[in-house]
Amino acid sequence: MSYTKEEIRAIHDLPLTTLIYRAQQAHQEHQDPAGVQLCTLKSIKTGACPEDCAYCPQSAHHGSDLKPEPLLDTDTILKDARAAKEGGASRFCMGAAWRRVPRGKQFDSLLETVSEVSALGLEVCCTLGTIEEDQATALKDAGCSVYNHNIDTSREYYGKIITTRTFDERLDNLRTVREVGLQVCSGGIIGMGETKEDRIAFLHELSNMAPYPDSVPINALIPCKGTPLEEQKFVDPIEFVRVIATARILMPKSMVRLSAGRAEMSEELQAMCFVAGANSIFLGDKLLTTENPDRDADFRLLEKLGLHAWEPAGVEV
Ligand code: SAM
Ligand code: DTB
Ligand code: SF4
Repeated sequence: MSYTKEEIRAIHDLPLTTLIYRAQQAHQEHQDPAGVQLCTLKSIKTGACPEDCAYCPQSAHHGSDLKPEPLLDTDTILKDARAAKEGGASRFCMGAAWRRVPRGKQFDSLLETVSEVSALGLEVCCTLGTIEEDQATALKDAGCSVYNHNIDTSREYYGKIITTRTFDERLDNLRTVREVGLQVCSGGIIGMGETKEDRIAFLHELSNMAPYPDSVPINALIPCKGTPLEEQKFVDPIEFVRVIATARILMPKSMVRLSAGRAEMSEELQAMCFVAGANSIFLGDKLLTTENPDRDADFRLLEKLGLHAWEPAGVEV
């Protein structure tokens, strides 16, 4: 089912009680209502990124004090993948601060890493920037199941946040990874100074993809030192919950990921996000370069809420 911007605005603006009720209806019908997918992130190539994304501490354009690191070797990454698995994660997401996926030695090493991580029995997700079709196919053949590539915000606001690439390049790349048969993970960041209309346009863009993404990460901006958005106030919690609930209603079969920003959120706010339809989190004390809640605290929270680790069986949207 596709929605117009007007319809999405009407959903987004419902009384919160009705919005949550509608989101729960979708959630109970299409998801395991007590299940939360646990993923672990690993930055496999950090910093010195040629893109100028205003939110990102890894951009070479900003004065963040992050230490750049070249691509990590397979053994180093495998240690973390094993630890992630022992720690209870079912999906391992590897992120690289590249504009485009390189060819040659680095790519070969990456393929080796993907195949070994997948041999551990972890579902593999990669987020590596722009990728060509043959590379995406090679990644899939090596055992990667999902590609993350966020649209991040509305088309209208995109140029205020990133100038080194266009919104359409992002959409083209998403089509490429979909065409080779990788699952698509695409979402964005709330709290970058965008308006409500931007959020509606962002949700409209995602939900009108045919098919819509298999998973939709919703990040709360982590204002990072040295980036142009460092002074941004943390997003209003209720506005954030509205975006999660609207995403759940528009894309009932997707995993909705409560992604960056949980370290700044109370247990009550996270609980409200689960009630609004979020059903996946990143587990482990680090996202790519920033802090994430402690693993034990996360398990305590899930237990209090009566939620359990869950892996969807081949989500088809
Ligand atoms: N370089 C690749 C790319 O841009 O697709 C992959 C890594 S990039 C860090 C993945 C996503 O992390 C971005 O699209 C953005 O949504 C999110 N992200 C980066 N910095 C963030 C921040 N400070 N707060 C919240 N989300 C952030
Ligand atoms: C996504 O949407 N959020 C994750 C994952 N996809 C790759 C990344 C969040 C990164 C937050 C900033 C950092 O730790 O560097
Ligand atoms: Fe580079 Fe990705 Fe960060 Fe943009 S979000 S600066 S592309 S690492």
